[in-house]
Amino acid sequence: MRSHIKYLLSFSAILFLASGCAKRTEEPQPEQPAAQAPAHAPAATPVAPPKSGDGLGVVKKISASRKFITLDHNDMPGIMEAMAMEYPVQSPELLKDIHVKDSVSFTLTKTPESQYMVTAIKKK
Ligand SMILES: [Cu+2]
Repeated sequence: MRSHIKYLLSFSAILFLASGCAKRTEEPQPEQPAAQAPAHAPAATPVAPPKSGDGLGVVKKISASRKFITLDHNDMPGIMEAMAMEYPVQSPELLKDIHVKDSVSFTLTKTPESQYMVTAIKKK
């Protein structure tokens, strides 16, 4: 008998916790005292991690400043479909061995401004 009560108690505790969890995901918890978080804590703004991916392409153009490169590249799932497009280059240094018509592998990384930038590139 005692073990039955124990079972019922833990079962209802689980239900209580489960419903609490469900509620938490659906709506904010205004009842949670703000004092729990230190006043100087940064706002909990979820920042998506910088998205990056590798691609293959051909160099179509390099700007005189070497700060931009036009790449005719393959499909990069979740990043960019196949297209010829001009991208900013993280550093002109990256292009020191790269020339127009080169076949290259490269990495595009999304900047905080939501722009894709070439952060790595090498001749294939
Ligand atoms: Cu594009």
